[in-house]
Amino acid sequence: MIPSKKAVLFAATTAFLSTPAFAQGEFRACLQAIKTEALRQGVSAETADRAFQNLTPDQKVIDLDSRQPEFTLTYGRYIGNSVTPERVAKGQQKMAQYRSLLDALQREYGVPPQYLVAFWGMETNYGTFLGDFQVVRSVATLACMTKRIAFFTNETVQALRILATNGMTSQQLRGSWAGAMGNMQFMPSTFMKYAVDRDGNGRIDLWNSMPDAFASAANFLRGIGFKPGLPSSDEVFLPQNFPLEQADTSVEKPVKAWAAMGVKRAGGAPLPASDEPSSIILPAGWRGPAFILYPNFKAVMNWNRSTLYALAVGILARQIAGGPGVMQAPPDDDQPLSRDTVIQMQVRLARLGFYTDDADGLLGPKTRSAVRMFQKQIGMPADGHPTPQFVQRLLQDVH
Ligand SMILES: [Ca+2]
Repeated sequence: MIPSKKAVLFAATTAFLSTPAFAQGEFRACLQAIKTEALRQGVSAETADRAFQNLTPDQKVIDLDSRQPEFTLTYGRYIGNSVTPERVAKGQQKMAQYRSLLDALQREYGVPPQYLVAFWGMETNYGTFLGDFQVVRSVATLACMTKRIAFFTNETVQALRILATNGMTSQQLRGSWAGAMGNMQFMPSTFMKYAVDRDGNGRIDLWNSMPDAFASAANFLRGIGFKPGLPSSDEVFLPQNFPLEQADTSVEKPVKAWAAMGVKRAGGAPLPASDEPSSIILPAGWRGPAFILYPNFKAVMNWNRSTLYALAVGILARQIAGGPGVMQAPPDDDQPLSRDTVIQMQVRLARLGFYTDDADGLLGPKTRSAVRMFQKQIGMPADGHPTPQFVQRLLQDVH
């Protein structure tokens, strides 16, 4: 591994990019350190040297990496963009097309067809956007020119291992700017750990072979905890007197306990009679839809650590399988908040004694918890969801 002192140095070099000779020298030194680790993991010097020969940092990758989203995502906008009628229809068509393969994978890995197709739809819109960056160059740039040195050093080593074990050149190994590859957007480390050659031609091809891509996704999902049984989530109806502060991922109860409180599936059907641990969330606040999250929701979050992504996978999978869409519409006045606004909120909530973390402009669990405390104080429903009205009230209410 590269010493942590180096990490600081390499992070600092991004400021010196106007002096290419200096940056290039540092980049070569960084590649040399990655090569040492690759050799330790059994990559041949020849493979490493061929991949790193004439390799330069990709400024486009550095630019994309430093881009910060200006606004928070709202549930309504995110789901509206990712679960479109077109994506559902195309998913149903793809599921029919690959039915026998997907059924066989369900028997072997325990992952239902609609989930494999939903991930495919979310990751690359069914193979439409595979990415055309050179993966070795991307992950080496991120390892050497950003602060996530340990993570991307490993991804670079794993990318070299793919070249060696899968008989590919670094020109052929293509992916997103951040190194995610093929139909399911596998990072190099995921590829090395979980990708399988399903069609038996002796090579793993996540770009052109759907048997390889689907089987690899099924193997990955099983590896990160996906189990047959309950889906990842269900939309639910909450009873009138439901204690809103319990709608939080930190509160887990057996499914049966929520049912005993009067929680039903959307449409009125009872919840599954299950003792599995589960949580309730209100991603658009108390006026929007409620969801129960079953254990498979955590497995989906192990694929991508975004709650909205994981909700979208579950909603898309259900509809691809012919099930209903979400019944409760999100409130149409919900607005994305800018990072600056969230920072102002955090500063104000800190002054009120409700928030003790950094004002980082991110709407994390601690900020939502502080929002709940202020909501309680002023007699608003304590759902932890900052509406535009809430923000106005919070920022105006200065004593
Ligand atoms: Ca293959």
